[in-house]
Amino acid sequence: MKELPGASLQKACRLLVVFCVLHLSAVLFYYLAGNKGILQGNPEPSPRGMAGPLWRETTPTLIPDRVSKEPCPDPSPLLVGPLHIEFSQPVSIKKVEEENSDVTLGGRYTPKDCIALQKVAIIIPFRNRDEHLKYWLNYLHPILQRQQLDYGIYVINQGGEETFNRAKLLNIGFVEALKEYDYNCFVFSDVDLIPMDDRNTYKCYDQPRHLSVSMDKFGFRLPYNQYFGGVSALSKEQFEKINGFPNNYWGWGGEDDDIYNRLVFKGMGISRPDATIGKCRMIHHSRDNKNEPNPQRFNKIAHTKETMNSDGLNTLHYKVLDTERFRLYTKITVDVGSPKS
Ligand SMILES: [Mn+2]
Repeated sequence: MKELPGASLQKACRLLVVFCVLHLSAVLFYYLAGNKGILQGNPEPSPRGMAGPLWRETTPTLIPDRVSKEPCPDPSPLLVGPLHIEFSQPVSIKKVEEENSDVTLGGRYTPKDCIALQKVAIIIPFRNRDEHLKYWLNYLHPILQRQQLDYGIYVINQGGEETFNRAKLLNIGFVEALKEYDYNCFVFSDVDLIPMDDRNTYKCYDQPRHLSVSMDKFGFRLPYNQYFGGVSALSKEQFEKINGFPNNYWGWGGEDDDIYNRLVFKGMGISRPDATIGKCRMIHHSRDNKNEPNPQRFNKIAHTKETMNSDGLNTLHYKVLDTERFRLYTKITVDVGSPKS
């Protein structure tokens, strides 16, 4: 039997409707499946390098990677424990850069697969110690990455020829680092101290943390109970609570004891790792020029209670002379003024 012209048109329309419904449900299926994460990741490239249909390209990539990121485990599973630290071979910065390819400009690093528990700015007071800094970067970058910290390295370089002022440089590091990122923890480290165990995590605790508790220089023990020098960690809140560090300790010594006093006067205690985990090596060196022992230090630390509220973060004055961003660290050169000013 021969079909009438009108009937064949009707059939074609019906087919078109069926096709549209099928197409729509297929789109809907893949869309929902994509939302449930079944189609995560990039779609396979279509044959002959042709781009696939638009809906297949875009839907899966709508799911941000971040949703599946969990907080990093504590302690980090990447830690290895005791480390061999030595200073006999010279360090090539180029090699250290190659070995730490995940560190980005300015000495920044963030774990890829998890959300770091803390955002840590590491502040190093500095002048003319490039050889020590190379060792420090060589050893610390791999350690800090294994500790799964979201961190940045700030070398605060005292410009000019005035007597060295360690604590003021640390205050400046705190302020300058906060201008760059929302850090919540600050580790203050001398450039010549290297931890001998990566379980000594460079992060903050409920109480201010003293990290360099058993230095080879002192026969792997604390020189005295109140010792707070070398490497320490304070949260942003802890640092602000004590009005930062003193600005007027010029020359070697005393500023770390003043900081200890500030913590005690604000009702805080010192947290420390045990003597095994807290072992560290100091790079041997002779006394620096313009960093003679400060003769006023004994008198000053006897008056911390009266001076701490009028000497610190709230009276910090300095001038940034230069900011240099290297791959492994940010170097900020500052004018810290002089003892008279
Ligand atoms: Mn030293």
